[in-house]
Amino acid sequence: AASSMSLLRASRLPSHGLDPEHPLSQEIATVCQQHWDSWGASTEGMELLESDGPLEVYRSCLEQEGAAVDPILARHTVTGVSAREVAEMFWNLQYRLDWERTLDSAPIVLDTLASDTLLLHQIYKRLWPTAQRDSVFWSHIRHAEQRTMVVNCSTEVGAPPLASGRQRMQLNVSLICETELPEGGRLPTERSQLRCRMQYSARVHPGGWAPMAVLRQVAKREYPRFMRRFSGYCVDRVKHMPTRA
Ligand code: 18C
Repeated sequence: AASSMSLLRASRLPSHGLDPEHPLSQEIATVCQQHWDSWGASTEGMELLESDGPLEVYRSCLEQEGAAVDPILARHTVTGVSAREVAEMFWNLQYRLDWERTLDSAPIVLDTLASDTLLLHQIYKRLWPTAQRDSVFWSHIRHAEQRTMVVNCSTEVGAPPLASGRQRMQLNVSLICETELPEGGRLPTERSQLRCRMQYSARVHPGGWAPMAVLRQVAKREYPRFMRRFSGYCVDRVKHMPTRA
């Protein structure tokens, strides 16, 4: 298993559907490759925020110009869903408001860059006593073998001006999912036999003043909550559907 893992880790991502001439093309390729290679990354030295059976949420404290940008790394394993299903429910906007609690309104699609890549504008709930935040990011989904990945990463390309009173967060997030295949390597037809390993990573720069202690407290509460809520949602959403690779 270890050798097949390193093989996968070393593999190049297949090329994606975006026009190579597009101004975001190179950036998307580079950022996605970095996330893809982070599968199985070590959590050594990170603070364990939460551990609950297969769910583990880690954080490292990192400050940039006085702002907390604490990288988060979370792992979870859930039964009853495939990697592809979980990633699809993270990426496809049709599901977003069902599981995402931080938004103030539905995401706005600024542009469809390719069938697997959107440019999005999201406006978040205001966290007292700080200014309301928004973010502009490309969102890309990629599938290779039994692994599927979604990357959400902030960009200035195509971004609308900031509304007054708001501040723009910078985010770099990925969710990588892998379907655990039983002996023989066949996708099980019974959902009870299907397991999905998830690795979520997030780096969010608040983009303006926010008290560090408040951010850290909210992050500590909200990331584990997101992992539970989102994975529970996925399992529930597909439980009566036939399995899909
Ligand atoms: O990855 C997730 N969602 C994706 C799709 O929406 C996408 C978005 C990532 C944004 C994550 C940061 C959201 C912060 C919102 C701030 C205020 C809302 C608080 C409301 C609480 C109910 O990739 C899942 C994201 C899960 C996020 C958990 C919340 C973490 C809070 C972290 C605080 C640090 C952010 C700094 C922002 C400054 C705000 C004052």
